Amino acid sequence: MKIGIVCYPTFGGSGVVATELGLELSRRGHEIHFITYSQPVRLELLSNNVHYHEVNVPEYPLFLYQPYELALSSKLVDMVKLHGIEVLHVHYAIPHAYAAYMAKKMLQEEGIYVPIVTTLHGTDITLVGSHPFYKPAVTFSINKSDAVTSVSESLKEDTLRLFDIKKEINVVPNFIDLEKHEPHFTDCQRAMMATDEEKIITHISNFRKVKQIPDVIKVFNAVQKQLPAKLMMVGEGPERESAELLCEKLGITDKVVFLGNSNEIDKILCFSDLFLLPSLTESFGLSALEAMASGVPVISSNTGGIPEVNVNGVSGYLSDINDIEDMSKNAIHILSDKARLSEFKSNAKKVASRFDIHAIVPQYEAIYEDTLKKCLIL
Ligand code: GMT
Repeated sequence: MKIGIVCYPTFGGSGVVATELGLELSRRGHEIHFITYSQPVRLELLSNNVHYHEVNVPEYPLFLYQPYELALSSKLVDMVKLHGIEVLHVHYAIPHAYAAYMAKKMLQEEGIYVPIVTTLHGTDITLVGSHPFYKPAVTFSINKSDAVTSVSESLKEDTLRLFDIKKEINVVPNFIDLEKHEPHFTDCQRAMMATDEEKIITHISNFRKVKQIPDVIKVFNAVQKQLPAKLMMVGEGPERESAELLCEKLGITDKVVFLGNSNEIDKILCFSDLFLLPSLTESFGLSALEAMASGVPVISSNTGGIPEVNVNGVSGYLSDINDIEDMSKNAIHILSDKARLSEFKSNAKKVASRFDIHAIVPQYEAIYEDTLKKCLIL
């Protein structure tokens, strides 16, 4: 199949899922066309069946806001015609599902029928999409998609609660390439970051408010009072500066390393003992799954889709949002006993294997085939 994938190319779960999906589909023999405004961060290798088409939005002084949706829908029309793309799979409803619907309608005028598959990722529904300014357009474009998928049961429920949805929503969970998370280095250079006695705790995100960055620091602060530990803060975003200030205030700057965005997540997870994800909301928690696949147990909040990924008492622990005390207690419980830590590490890996890429990607293929069949009948 020739599949067009639209996503956000920056660091962030939806772009990562879209990129890994495209790469796996290409390995399974499909021709993949990524259509977005810059090359997706995890798309390192372009090959004869992986292509990248950049959407350019020319600056024009009359516009206070440059019309990205317009440029995207025009690009989609051009790429479908030029490359014979058969299915468009858009990740994150805003504005991708809307732009894809416009492209579909333009193509129909020329007798070309391309089904649209929309994958809902989280904030496109829970935070941004349900805002009254966007809601009618988001509802419309979800209902007009030929197939809709959501990354967790919880996100499906949220979507049905927040929007008037007439379409069936298929839950296709996010996935992980377990082989990629099998440490291939003989030495993950742990010694660079901590002494043998120190436990390494890690947080990876885009440092937005929803990630509750102060809670990450507060939990770590409580843990390091009980046992020697270091905190790795990976990512960039609006909350980074205040996080650094909080570390200064708590007098723990020498124990916290801010690493910025990284393409070496596997290396960082390889030397991590525990992962923190105390988010306010999380449709799935891909970073938690990535940690678990690398054998890192997770201390998280029990919000949204996280309980579908992190199994309480098995791959880590779940606590109520903002319950710093409970999260710290659980973290210390796991870290303070060598045998217990190693059991949680191996459990984390086992739970992660439920989301193996080889089991999940065929579900998307089946959806593409189904929409194509329905499209031919019409
Ligand atoms: O979580 C983020 O900040 C990024 C965001 C995105 O759209 O890229 O992530 C959402 O999609 C991920 C992939 O499906 C999910 O794993 C995240 O849980 C979800 N984020 C939220 O719901 C806050």
